[in-house]
Amino acid sequence: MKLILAIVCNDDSQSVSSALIREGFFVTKLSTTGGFLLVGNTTLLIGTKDEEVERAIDILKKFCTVRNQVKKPDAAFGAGLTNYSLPEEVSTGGATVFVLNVDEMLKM
Ligand code: 2BA
Repeated sequence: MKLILAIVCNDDSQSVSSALIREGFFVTKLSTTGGFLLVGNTTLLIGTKDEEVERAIDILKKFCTVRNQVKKPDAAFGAGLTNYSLPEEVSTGGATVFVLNVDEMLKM
């Protein structure tokens, strides 16, 4: 068994999690925040059989779009502290995916 951790843009999270559920996957959504842009994203937890991992990844590829986002220059500096560098555009999404081995899964 595997646990897929997929970090996706908030805008894609509803459509991708609906598609996964329609296809028979079990999904948990966590509200998360990217450490670099400090904006909200969504982390999906998908526990599934080894042989279903590729199918889940295909769905993530289909529904998660790559987009450009501007990093605010003071995003990492906190209130009252200013960074005078210019805003920086970074490419983000479609999905950042980690596939982990699961020793055991229990439902009680
Ligand atoms: P953020 O950390 O907010 O990063 C947003 C985008 O900013 C990244 O897009 C990347 O293009 C850029 N970026 C991030 N860290 C950077 C750095 N140290 N230097 C230069 N550019 C940087 P993605 O790579 O598509 O990542 C989207 C989100 O996925 C990230 O949001 C983070 O929440 C997560 N993520 C990506 N890689 C990760 C990793 N290795 N471990 C944990 N989380 C990760």
